[in-house]
Amino acid sequence: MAEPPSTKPLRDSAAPRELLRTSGDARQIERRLFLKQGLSLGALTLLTGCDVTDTSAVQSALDGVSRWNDRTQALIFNPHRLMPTYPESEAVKDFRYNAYFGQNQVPKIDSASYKLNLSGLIDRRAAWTLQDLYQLPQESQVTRHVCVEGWSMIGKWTGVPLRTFLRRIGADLTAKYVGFECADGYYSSIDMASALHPQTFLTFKISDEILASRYGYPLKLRIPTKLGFKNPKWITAMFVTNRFPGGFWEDRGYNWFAGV
Ligand SMILES: Nc1nc2c(c(=O)[nH]1)N[C@H]1C(S)=C(S)[C@@H](COP(=O)(O)O)O[C@H]1N2
Ligand SMILES: [Mo]
Repeated sequence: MAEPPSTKPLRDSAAPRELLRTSGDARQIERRLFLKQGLSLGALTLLTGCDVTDTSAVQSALDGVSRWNDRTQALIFNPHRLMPTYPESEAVKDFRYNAYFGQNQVPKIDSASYKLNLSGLIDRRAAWTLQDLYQLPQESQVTRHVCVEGWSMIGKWTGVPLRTFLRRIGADLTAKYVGFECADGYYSSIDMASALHPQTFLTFKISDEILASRYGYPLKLRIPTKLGFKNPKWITAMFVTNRFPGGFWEDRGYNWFAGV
């Protein structure tokens, strides 16, 4: 008997917060996050009544389940609960590099001509130069980055809380999504509640040094409540919207909310 997955994602999503402390546990979260998408075709047929030999029907049913997971996860998101922080001595200096391409293809961004472009539901949409961005009030965090590929690492990042920036530019904080575009063609987006979380930062530095090119110079989103692929590097544009923006890996099957 196929049981609709009505309570399971709630438990799975509520659990990870404490589990983020060790890499073994981090792997467990990743498994949990992705098990949610692992319905068998048989279960899917029973759930949806669609013909599983019809691939587009299966795909749209899967998309439906994934969107349903996104909504459920968003509903149980606690905007005030903080992810664990660590002593600075635990921050790894030689941080692991990851992207969908190798280190020899890392985008090289010119600081003088760099601009952060703004669009969508924002009152003040003028582009920001790097000089402007560096004037913003900065804070640091020592948190764990968890990559879905099975590794995690503690790092220290410094930058402006995204909510400070969103207020500064007059973003519509009642909108649903904040989206990001990157110099390498990568893109991602997050829900507004997660964008306003106090530990969600636009960062300029890692280990007290301006981000090296491989780590996203000049601008990287650091969002410790979500998996690594929701931490875009080399950000060149940000927008606020009510239309679902998706993301590079998210559009290739990874769960969109991907967080706690
Ligand atoms: N623009 C861009 N941002 C990206 C990626 C990418 O390929 N392009 N990869 C993501 C993934 S999967 C991870 S784990 C982290 C890795 O960041 P790091 O190199 O600082 O460890 O960047 C994320 N941000
Ligand atoms: Mo990742």
